[in-house]
Amino acid sequence: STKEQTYIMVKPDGVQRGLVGDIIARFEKRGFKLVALKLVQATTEHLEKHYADLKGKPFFPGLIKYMASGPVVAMVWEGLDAVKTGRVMLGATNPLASAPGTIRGDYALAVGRNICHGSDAVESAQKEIALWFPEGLVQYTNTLEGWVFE
Ligand code: YYY
Ligand code: MG
Repeated sequence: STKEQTYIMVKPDGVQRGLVGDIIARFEKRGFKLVALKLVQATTEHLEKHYADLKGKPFFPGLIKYMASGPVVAMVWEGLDAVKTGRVMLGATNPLASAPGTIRGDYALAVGRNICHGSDAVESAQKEIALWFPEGLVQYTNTLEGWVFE
């Protein structure tokens, strides 16, 4: 649907490397609508909830430590097929398998430093949005919508 929402997060390495503006610009230019945005220093407890499905994986402790190593930029983007399209824009989990032109394919090399998160399904997007934005999203009209969608 054109109102589908996805949770996109610039990870600590993306923030430190000055890639926040580029990542936001890609979603803006594609035609997605920004409905929530904040810079957050996440706690390990919060990150363990975000990555709860991966608890038990050998890389889990390192992943949580990396994600807590600096602030992240938490965002919600809305638009046609936002979850799947967001994943395509991100590239593969392993940046070495990501095509040039994707965020990870353009800026990353290591799976453990892949600079950006994107929800993998509509259900997980809804869970992640509720976890990161318990205060709710921002309601407003984007007057360009008619030029982006039929
Ligand atoms: O959704 P995505 O971020 O592409 O991958 P997930 O399978 O959800 O894993 C989350 C996160 O964990 C991934 O972005 C990097 C890290 N990770 C890792 O460090 N080593 C792996 N073998 C797999 C994932
Ligand atoms: Mg994932």
